[in-house]
Amino acid sequence: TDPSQLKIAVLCHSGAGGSGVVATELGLEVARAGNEVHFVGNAVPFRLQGMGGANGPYFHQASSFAYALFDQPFPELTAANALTEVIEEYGVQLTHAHYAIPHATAALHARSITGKTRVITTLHGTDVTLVGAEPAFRHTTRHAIQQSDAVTAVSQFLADLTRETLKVDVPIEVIPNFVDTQRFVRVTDPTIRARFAHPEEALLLHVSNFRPVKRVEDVVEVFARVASEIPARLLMVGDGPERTRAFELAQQLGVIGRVHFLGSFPDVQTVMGIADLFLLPSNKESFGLAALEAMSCEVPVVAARAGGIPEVVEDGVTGRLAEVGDVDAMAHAALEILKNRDVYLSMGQAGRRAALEKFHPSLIVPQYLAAYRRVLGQV
Ligand code: GMT
Repeated sequence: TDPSQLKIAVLCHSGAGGSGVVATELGLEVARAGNEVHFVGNAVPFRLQGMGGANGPYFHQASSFAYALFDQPFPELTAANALTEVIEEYGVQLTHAHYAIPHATAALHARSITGKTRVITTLHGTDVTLVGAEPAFRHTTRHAIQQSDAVTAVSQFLADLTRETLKVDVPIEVIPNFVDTQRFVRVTDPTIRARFAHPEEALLLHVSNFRPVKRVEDVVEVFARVASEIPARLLMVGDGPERTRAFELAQQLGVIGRVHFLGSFPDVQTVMGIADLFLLPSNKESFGLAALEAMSCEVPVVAARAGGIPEVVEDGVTGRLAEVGDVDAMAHAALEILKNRDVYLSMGQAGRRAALEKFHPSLIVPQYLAAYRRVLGQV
């Protein structure tokens, strides 16, 4: 084997959340660069489905064990156990844990069992803003961060917040999310767009896991205001606990016939590529990967000025920002963009340029690889 080849393990959430998406896209890129990548977890991550090959990335399923005395499963311990086996069997030097709880804690556990792997933890957002803020997890989250061999965060906002709220004093490197600009492009085939909207209708889009932080009801409120002024449709992609409320609100506001709930699927680039406007009114958002994916497809973004969103969406350049919950301002901004073709086109192009010049994998993946080498003492 090539001595410069890295052997890494990756722990991440398998569902359709941004942290698992970033972990998967990064793992694929690291494997393409000639390294050995082993995902370990309870289920194949969402965007890894159908992707691994003879050269990896590989997926190792953690075993579970139901025992009458245990009233809850222990995913952290089963992941640590599976990771220990992978470290021993494949000589994994480094574990990349995405999300503090339970992944960084599981990785630290396997490090202490084997004495062999080093641990790099990437903080994605809700691991600090929600989970880490919970008294039930405050000490374990802080410990996981402090004890990692290196820590990264996906925005400056998140790095600062982690230091302030958890009183963390280890260095936190900011490495933003990235987007595959070849996959996330404008879709020009009119037959695809025609499946969802008439040519004269503006097509608005929201993609998320429909959790309370996403404020999906604001998406519907903004859309109802837009649709009262211009012909428009809204695509709601994803699934989660707030879906029913959004559906009911669309009924109440009389726009249900123009709102399409498409459920959750991994190939979001198709709908991103045909949209005219992306809505992200979250009240907490450490970065906003979906907004970046929309920008790569030349779609202007109207979003809340929350968390790290201003580090991604430049107000007046690649979209418009408004205060959290200000649905009138968001609708006004959306209409200004959709009614003015020059603004619409120039914001879309600026979004694409930002994706290429600031968030391209060729700029971001090397930052992670350099962090890996530093942790391993190879530089
Ligand atoms: O957005 C979510 O609820 C999913 C969440 C996750 O941890 O899976 O996403 C977080 O990580 C993404 C990738 O780094 C970021 O782009 C999202 O902004 C962040 N979500 C929040 O902070 C709410």
